[in-house]
Order: sequence, then structure tokens, then C-alpha cells
Amino acid sequence: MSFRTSATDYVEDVSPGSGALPPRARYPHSDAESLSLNGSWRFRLSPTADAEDDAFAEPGFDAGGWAEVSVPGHWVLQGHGAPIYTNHLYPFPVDPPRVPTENPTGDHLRVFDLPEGWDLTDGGAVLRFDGVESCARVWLNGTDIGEFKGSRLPHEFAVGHLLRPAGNVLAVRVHQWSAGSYLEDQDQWWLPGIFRDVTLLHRPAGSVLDFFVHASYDHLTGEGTLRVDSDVDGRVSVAALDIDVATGEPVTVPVEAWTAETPKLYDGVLATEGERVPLRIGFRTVALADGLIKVNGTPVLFKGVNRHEWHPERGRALDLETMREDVLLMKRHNINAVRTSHYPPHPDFLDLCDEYGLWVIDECDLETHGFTEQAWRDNPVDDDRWTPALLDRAARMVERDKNHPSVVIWSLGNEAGTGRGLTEMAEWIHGRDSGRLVHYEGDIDCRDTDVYSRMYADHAEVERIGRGLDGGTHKRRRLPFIQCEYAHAMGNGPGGLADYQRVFESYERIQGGFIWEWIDHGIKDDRYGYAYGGDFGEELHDGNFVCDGLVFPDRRPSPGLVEYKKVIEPVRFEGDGTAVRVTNKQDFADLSALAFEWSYQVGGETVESGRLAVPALAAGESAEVKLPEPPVATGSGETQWTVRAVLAADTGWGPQGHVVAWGQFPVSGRQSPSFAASAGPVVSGDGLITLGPAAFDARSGALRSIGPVAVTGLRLDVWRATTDNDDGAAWQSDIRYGTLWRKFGLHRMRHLVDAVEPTGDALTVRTRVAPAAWEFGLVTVYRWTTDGSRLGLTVSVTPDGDWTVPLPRLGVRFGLPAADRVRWFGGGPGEAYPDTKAASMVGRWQSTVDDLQTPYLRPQENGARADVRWAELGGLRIEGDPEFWFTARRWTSEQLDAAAHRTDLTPGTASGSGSAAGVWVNLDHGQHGIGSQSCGPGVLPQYQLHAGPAEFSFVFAHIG
Ligand code: IPT
Repeated sequence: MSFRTSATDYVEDVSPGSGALPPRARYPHSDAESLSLNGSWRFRLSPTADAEDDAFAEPGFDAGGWAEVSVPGHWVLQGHGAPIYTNHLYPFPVDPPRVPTENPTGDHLRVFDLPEGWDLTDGGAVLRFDGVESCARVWLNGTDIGEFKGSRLPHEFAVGHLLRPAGNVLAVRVHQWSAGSYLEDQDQWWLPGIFRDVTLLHRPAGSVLDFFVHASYDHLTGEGTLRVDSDVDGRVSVAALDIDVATGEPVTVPVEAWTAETPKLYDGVLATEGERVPLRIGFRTVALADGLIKVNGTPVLFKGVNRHEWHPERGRALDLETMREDVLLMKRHNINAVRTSHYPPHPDFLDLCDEYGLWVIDECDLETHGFTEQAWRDNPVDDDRWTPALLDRAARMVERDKNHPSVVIWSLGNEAGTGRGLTEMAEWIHGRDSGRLVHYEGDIDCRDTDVYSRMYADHAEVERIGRGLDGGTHKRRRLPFIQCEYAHAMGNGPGGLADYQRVFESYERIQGGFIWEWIDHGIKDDRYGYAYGGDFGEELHDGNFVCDGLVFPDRRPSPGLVEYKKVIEPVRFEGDGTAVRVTNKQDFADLSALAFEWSYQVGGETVESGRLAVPALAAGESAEVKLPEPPVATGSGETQWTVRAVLAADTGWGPQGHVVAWGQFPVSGRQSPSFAASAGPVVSGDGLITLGPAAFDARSGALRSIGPVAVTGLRLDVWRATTDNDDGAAWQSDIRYGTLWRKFGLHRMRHLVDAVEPTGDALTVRTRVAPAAWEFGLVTVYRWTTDGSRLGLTVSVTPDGDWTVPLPRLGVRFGLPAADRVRWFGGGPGEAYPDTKAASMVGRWQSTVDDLQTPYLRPQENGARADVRWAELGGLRIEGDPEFWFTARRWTSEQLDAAAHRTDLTPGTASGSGSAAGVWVNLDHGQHGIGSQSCGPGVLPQYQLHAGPAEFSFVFAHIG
């Protein structure tokens, strides 16, 4: 007796499918007719693969009572079922190739007419699906035309013989789970549906089938060679180059090369008897030479990101404008490379990469990460039964994308262990396309690959690899190195980017890296603002590990992106106050697209600015450029130069004046704020001590007010709401300070008052700050003075006992009744921490308290401004000696720490007594670095904040 119906056997079949046409090159349009079948489709959801028969596919079926969904789209984001997020665990029993009986299945139905003029007698037609997750069976006009797997890959079916002028019925049954799901265990939401375009293509007699554009560039002669191999003979023309040749025939002419920095494309046409296909040809040659990845004879440095496709409402169903936004944002942030983690993207994205200029590692739709839990037993990539599916995936990627100049490397997939199937994929790809390199990070010995690639290797290891001291197989030792993933951008961070870039730029063998990752996959949600793993009641999930991007879900840049932009800027400025050394750090382009500016600041305020004449240096060159005579400064104070490189004219990706690089050079340094104690404390009868403008509680020594401004709870503070990087990844064996800080009670420090001494010219409050249960603490002395109108505070901290962990922060915090506008002189405009402050520019800045917050999806420490000389808010001006880290928020660090989503944070109110306040301010002498331990190395030693004797001062004044 059988419990499983054979009608759905294909779901658990390891084969790639049946009925589809062989894969071929994709082109966005031609003069052949086409019909988009995107739009509203009828939809019915069933709980199992075989709950419904195939009657719905018959013409005449009445689907009037069905729901509707948008195609492209995911039904779980349109009110049917729910998304599931797991990092690498399969959300079903690992029993390959079997999948659960509970297998959400979506029947999709669409009736369409052919457009006027579509000639059914001329040739045939092809039905193309650009992406369906995870397995589909297709009927046209009641005829079963096949089924397929390979979610982020195209599948085409010949359907000409089935078409009618009107009333065509297209039925698609989509199963959430299939054998293919075992090959698609990427760290992302599981989102079933027809999520990319569905198109009907007329194929007139004699129209184009597959074709391969070979367009190489010889950097020695400056000539390009074009040869278009085509399954259907025809002619190839490129007007701008006077080319008109037969397919298959090579032609060599002088050309401008294509690079990511100079994305020169030539418009051409491939004309066969039945079709004219527009071509966009980029001449470039990719080679492994002298142990390096070279394009057009020059080694390239990848300043890359890993890009998953994401939209906060539409999931992986991206429209062209969203894709363009990604590319524009990348270009504007100096990014030059994308790894399409972990599947081939929507094909239009690659057209944009060709056009705007980005190097692409195109990655196959393959990941079997969950098998790691069983020591990789039964891994499909090491089981011959699955090899046809793997080869099918490789071919569908390579054939679809082979005509893109931006694609320079093919990647076999991600986190799939090792096995014969991967070797076969690599062999097939090498055989099909000798003009590109093959990548796979899991191939640690580089048996099958052309690039040594790793993920999350720490700075020291990358340096060892750069020096060639990492050993490895003989083959690996001769290969270039990239980090296909590094600097995990989860929450606040990643830290240590500048340090990585220094290593990347120091060793030829290191050819750069790709940040993990581009965008937070938060789902827009009424309850939480943005939802992450677990918010849909998943039984297994990995929480906010899916929110680890350089841009927020709405594509607003996070501070991490701003930092990355600075660290990878294409021009370097080094200066001594009289001249600047300008270096063109690009690989190909000269500096002619850029204009240069200087400005001079006194006390952070620009007093004069002008143009800087910089020669159009070739890639790699530097020159020394003299700065003008410093303008006469009005009054004394801190002075500095700021120089900028900006776009000289509008480009396709940025407006004239867009800043691509900058540098700052101090001229005269900062002087300590002048402050001389002139009057002593007065103990009044009402339990208060007054000192200049301030009042204190006589018993506790607590500050009550400065002039009319009430101040709450000013005291030493060492706690910060731990960041994802502080907490670290649970699987990591390294020390994770977020956990240790909690163990040692740094989030619940007690303040013991030893003495309140209103003597001489100071009020001295002696305390010991320590957590319950532990013997270590911080002996803390607050020394308050006044110059008559202002209030001075010097905090002295002496560690006591055995401190084995660094401090999250060290400074004071206090509450104010209210504050809105904030002004400061120091680092800005954005957030910075010790190892994320390359992009922090010294100047005068202003903001509101709300805008100081960085909206990390899981709330955590954020928003500090670095190197602050003075800040003004809530009626107070605060000067620091030395400079301090400034933070202000409408909640406490404890509330921030307790929140799971931004919607958990509610602004404080100053009503009542006790610790209530409207705004909480932290003035920090030190902050612990950020690192990227949420998946990678922790904070480098030089950015750790160790407990040690410290002294720091502030001057507070009431301002009107
Ligand atoms: C690495 C994965 O390749 C990537 O998909 C993502 O999960 C990333 O980690 C973390 O966000 S695998 C890593 C755990 C070694």
C-alpha cells in the first residue's frame, strides 16, 4: 500500500527536472515579440504537495473563488503562510531527498491573450521563468509541459504548439519544499513563490538560440578582439567600431577597454534571419598571471560586498529601480565589486553592473550548509546521484550570464562542504568558459579553483597569507587570495575595517575582499517596524542574524557603509599642514574625473575654501601638491585643513560635487579649556550644597542642578547595551566579552559613597563602584569646582582588585529633563567607535537627539560621536578635557539593552522624581572597540578598553 501519490514524485526527485529547454544566454530584449506575464494571478494554497489534483490546469476551470497574488512575489509575504528564517539549519528533517508531507503548495493561475500581431504561424514560442522557489510544475492550456527546480535560475519551455490567440491558461504549481531545497540552504528567509518574471517570448523562424560573446582586450596593443559564436548563423555589427562580420568570425580593432572603473560598452547587434538582438559589448581579458587575478594585464583590488537580493516588503522579488538603487549606492560608496551571494541575481542586475561598472563574482545557487550538523554525511555534493542537478545549476548560471563583461569570476556556490560534484562543476565551467576564473571558498586546497578564498580570516592571518607564510598545498601557494566574506556588518559595526584595508593594500597577493553583507533582510512589519527571525513563530530560527547589512532594509546607509566608503576611497591624502601628497589608488582610471578642494577651519568652522590643482595622475601615481598660505584666522584656536576629491561633472551614478575622498590635517592643536577654581562649596541648611551655579545633595553628593537645569543621576558609567559584536556568535570558542560583562555584573554596578567633602575650593565625592558578588571595583573620585559661573568636574578612576575583562565604556552619564537640538564640535556627522572612526570628520555639527540614534533593527549601543571638544544640548554647554565620546538618547542604556525591536523603545519623561529624565547623556573618556565577532574576529588589542587609572574633566555651563 502506498501513502504517497506518484503524481508528486518529482518533488523529491534529485534530478533537475524535465521538459525544459537547454539553458542559453539571456538578453533583456530583441525585436521579437514578447509578453510579460507578471501581474495579478489567481492563487490557492494547499498544505501538502498532493492535496489537490491537476484539474485546475484545465481550460475552463473556475478559479473565481481563489485569492490573488502578485507575480513576481512570495505568497508568504502576501498573507498566505509565513516566512521562516534559519541560518544553516534545515527547517525540516535531514532525510535527503525527502521533504515533509506538510509541504505548502501554491497553485497559480493566469489566463492571457496574445498581443495583436503575434504571428502563431511564424516559428514558435518560449515560456520563461526567471525564478521560482523551490519547485514548479507547469501546464499550458491543460498540457503538462514539465517541472523544474533551481530557484534562482531560469527555465524555459517550448510552448508555441500549445498557444492560441486568446484565452491561454497558464497553470503553475509551486511547492515550498523539494529535493532542490537541500541544495538551497543559504542563510536567508525561506520564501516560496514565483518571485521573478514570467515571460512569453515569440521565437520567429530563424531567431537566435544561444550565443557567446567573446570580447577580449590586449593591453599591449590596445586592441580588442570580438567573436560571437552563435547556434544560429548570422551577422554581428558594432557601428562605433565599423565592425560587420559573420558570427564565429573574429575581428580585431583598437578599442577602449571595459573595467569597473571605466565601464565602456559598445552597442552592437546580433542579427539572424529571424531576430535582431541588441548587444552591449565590453572588451576585457581576465587572467590568472604571475599568481594574480589580472584584468587587461593589471592586478585588481576588490573593494566588495556580498549582495543578497532583498526588499523589506517584496523579499527577493526585486524591481529594476531597487536593483539600480543598490548599484548607485554601491558606486557612491566607492564599492567596486559584488559577490552575488549565494545565487545568480536577477539578470537585470548584471546589466546594471556592466553599465555602471562593478566587478562581479557570480555565484551558483548552491548551499548545503545544514549537513555540517552531521559531519557532512550524505552531503549531496559528494553523492553522484545529485551530480546532474549540480551540473544543471552550473550550466544555467554560466549560460545565462556568460555575456556580461562585469562577471569576472564564477563561484560554485557557498558552504557546501567538499565533494566530487563540486569538482565536476568546476571542470565543466573551466571547459565551457576559459575566459574567467573559478571560485569556491570551501575548496581549502584549491584543487578545483583558481583563487584561494576564505571567510572571516582575522587580520593577522590575512597578513600571514599576504607574506606567503600560510603553507597549504603547492597549488594554493601560487594563487592569489581574496576574502569572499569578512567584516560581518551585523548591528553596530563592523570594526577594524581600516586595519583590514591596510593589510589588503600591503601585499600584492591579497586582492581584497567582500564585506558580509550588503543589506539587512528585515521584513516590514506592523508589530515591530521590521521583523527578523522568530517574529513569525518559527520553531527553529536564528533571530536577527539575518540583519547584518551595510544598509538598513529601507536602504538607508548604516554607519558601517559610511566607514567602508572612507576606508576604500580611491584617492589618498597625506599632509603635513603645508602640502598634501595625493595618491590615485585606482587600478585603471586616472584622476581626470575628479576635482579637488581645500578648506580651512578655525574651531571647526570653515573660514575659507578654494580649488586645489591636482594633476590627472594615472592609476597608482602620487604627487605632492602645495596648500595655500593659511588664511588669517580670526582669534586663536584649533585650526586644520580639510581636502576633498569630488566628481568634476555629473556621472551616471553621482552628481557633480559628490565627495569620493577626503583628508584632514591639523595645523594648530587644541588647547585645554581654561578654567580656574575661584569659589568653594557652601553647605546650606536645607540639605543642599551649592557650588557656583550648581546644587548638590549634601548627604549623597549627587548633583541636582546646574543653574535652572535639573540634572539626574550623574555618576560613573561603564555599561553599554551590548552590540551583536559584543555578544559574539554563540558557536565561537573565542572569549566573548558581551557574555563576560554580564557574568561580572558590569550592567548592574553599585555605587558606594565613601565620603562627601565640601572643603577648600572643591566638593569631593569619594566612591567605590562595583558589581554585586565580585571583589573588583573602580575607586572613583568626583572633584567638583567652579569658576564662579561654570561648573568643573574631574573624575579620577582607580581600578581595585583583579580586572580580567575590558570595560564596555568609561565615563559619566546623567539625565536631563529635556533636550532636542544638539550642537557639537568634534567628530561627525555620524556615529563612531574606536575601530569604526575613519569616517568621523572633525567639524561643527548639529542634529536632534532623535537623529543621533542609529536605528539598528535589534536595539544596541549606538550613536556615539568621537573626539568631541564641546557639545550643547538641553540648556547646557559641556567642554571636555581631553576630548570625549558624546552620546544622548531618550532612554537609558538598560532600556536599550532590554529592547528586542525598535518599537520596544519609548522616550523617557522627566515627570516625577528619582531617575526619570527625558534625555540621557553619556560623556565617555573611553569606549571599547566594536570588532566583528558576531561572525569573525573580536576587537583588535589596540582598540580594547582596559581598566586602568584614568582621569578626565568636563566644564558645564548653563546656556540660554
Ligand atoms: C557565512 C555564510 O557564508 C553566509 O551565508 C552567512 O551566513 C555568514 O556566514 C554569516 O552571516 S558562514 C560562517 C558562519 C562561517
